[in-house]
Amino acid sequence: MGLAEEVARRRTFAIISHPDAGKTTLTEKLLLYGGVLHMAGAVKARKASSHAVSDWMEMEKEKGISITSSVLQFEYRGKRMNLLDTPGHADFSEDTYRTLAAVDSAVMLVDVAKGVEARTLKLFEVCRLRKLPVITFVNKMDRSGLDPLDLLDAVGRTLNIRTVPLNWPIGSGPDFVGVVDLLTQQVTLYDRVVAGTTVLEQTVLPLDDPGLRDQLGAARYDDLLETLELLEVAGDDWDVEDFLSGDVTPFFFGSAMTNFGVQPLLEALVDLSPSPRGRATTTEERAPEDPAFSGFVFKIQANMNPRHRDRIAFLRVVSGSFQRGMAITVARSGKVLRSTNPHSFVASERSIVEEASPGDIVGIYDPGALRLGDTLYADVPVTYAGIPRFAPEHFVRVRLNDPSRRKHFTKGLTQLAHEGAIQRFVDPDLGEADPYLGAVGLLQLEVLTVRLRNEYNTEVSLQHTDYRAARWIGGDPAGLAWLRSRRDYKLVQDRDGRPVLLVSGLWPLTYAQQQNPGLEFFDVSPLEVVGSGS
Ligand SMILES: Nc1nc2c(ncn2[C@@H]2O[C@H](COP(=O)(O)OP(=O)(O)OP(=O)(O)O)[C@@H](O)[C@H]2O)c(=O)[nH]1
Ligand SMILES: [Mg+2]
Repeated sequence: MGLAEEVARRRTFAIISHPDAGKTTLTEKLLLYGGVLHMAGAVKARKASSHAVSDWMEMEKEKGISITSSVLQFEYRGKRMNLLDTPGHADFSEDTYRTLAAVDSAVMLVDVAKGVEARTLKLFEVCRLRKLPVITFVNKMDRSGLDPLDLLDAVGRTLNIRTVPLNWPIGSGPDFVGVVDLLTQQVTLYDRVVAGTTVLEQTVLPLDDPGLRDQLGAARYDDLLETLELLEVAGDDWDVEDFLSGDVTPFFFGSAMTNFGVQPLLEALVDLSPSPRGRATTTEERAPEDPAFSGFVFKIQANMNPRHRDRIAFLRVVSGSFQRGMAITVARSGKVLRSTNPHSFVASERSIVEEASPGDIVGIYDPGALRLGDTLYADVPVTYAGIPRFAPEHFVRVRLNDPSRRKHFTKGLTQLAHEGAIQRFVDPDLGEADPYLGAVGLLQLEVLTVRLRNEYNTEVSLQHTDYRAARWIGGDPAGLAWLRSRRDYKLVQDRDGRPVLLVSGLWPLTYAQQQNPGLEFFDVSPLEVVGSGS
């Protein structure tokens, strides 16, 4: 198969939403229908032996929430699907944002009882910025919730996007029995199976099948026809181009838990969602069909597999063909790596890949040479825009409880900072040994403590500080000099040695700017500069 065909048969997408809308559950069910999992372990209903595949980290299993994005690859109808399950919790939003840089479309979950929730709105805005096409899946239809028509309207208004349902639920709550495909006018009715661990028996019949009225009951059938007529008259026409340009989001209804409506969504991902797009470099756009291999690192994760304590960098292939063992150059440092054992993933399970194409996510061992946002290439040099960091809002010092564990402690901290699980700032007066740790959300600090314990066998205590905000500094250099001259301003350095200001409130920022009109503050890190840092 040529490169162009390989590109055309790939689908790389993320599942996003507010916490608890059912992303991980849906992920499992997509794998189940994709033929990968024979028995999907129900999320949170799990007993010790069965937990969701994509929540593989110890703490995720314990808490039943996703903490880090998970990559799952499978084949369906001749297409290569790269699915990324993301954490919904705001404290882990950096991880989710990084993941959105690596995909070409997204499935947005909406809990039928809750409508558009705060995190969903935020994440949708990120998709809009990246011009990602978004498919909406209204989940938990097995529970009573909002009226589907109202929901359609509410999503459209809240997100300021046109909504076009491609299927429609028949009944809701305990009476939810199936969906109508609005393009083909075919009805799919499901058999309810406890916990939904196997592929469901289903009946497919045309909407005008004479038996359907009897099956649904006259009242429900007439109701359905009336609603469909209303949609026909009032709704927008479906045009896939409007979806691809991000102007329309198609709606699907279902229940991930009971498997209802999972297959129609999977079919839509195959039929509608886009194949991999290129990425903008600092000077041009590199197309996926360009034969020269290139890609970027959007995630780094250590200790995924307790048996191999190693560090994996997740690479999104942008152009050309990636071959096992090929020499790849890190654009930032010029270092050349030879990837002898590249992986593909089903969550924490890996298998060796010989070859990967644009859109694929490849895991490569990181000997310590890679950074989040790094561009990798073979033959033709290229640099993609980096991945920004957000200003943390919580700052702690860590104290090691048992000083004899110092080596492991330092290694663990370095590693977790490397992954972007926390940010490390060094006070030039105090040196490396006693850093400030910054987190966007408090749960990150809990993860830090638990991972240091589980993965590095190190007990630490956290000392909270009064700092509440951090800002990268730019603009007139006189501003930085002024800050340096003041004893009441705390300047530290990020991992690239860039100056960062820590403040306990926003007033000191305002004051500093009043005194130095040319001074600029950034709450998102300036993007990586090629050749910067080590
Ligand atoms: N009734 C019902 N419950 C569901 C459905 N889908 C998921 N759930 C439940 O919702 C809860 C959250 O599900 P998850 O799949 O972990 O949600 P998530 O979106 O991955 O959550 P985070 O990763 O923490 O953001 C679990 O208790 C699921 O069993 C559904 O279709 N119907
Ligand atoms: Mg989850």
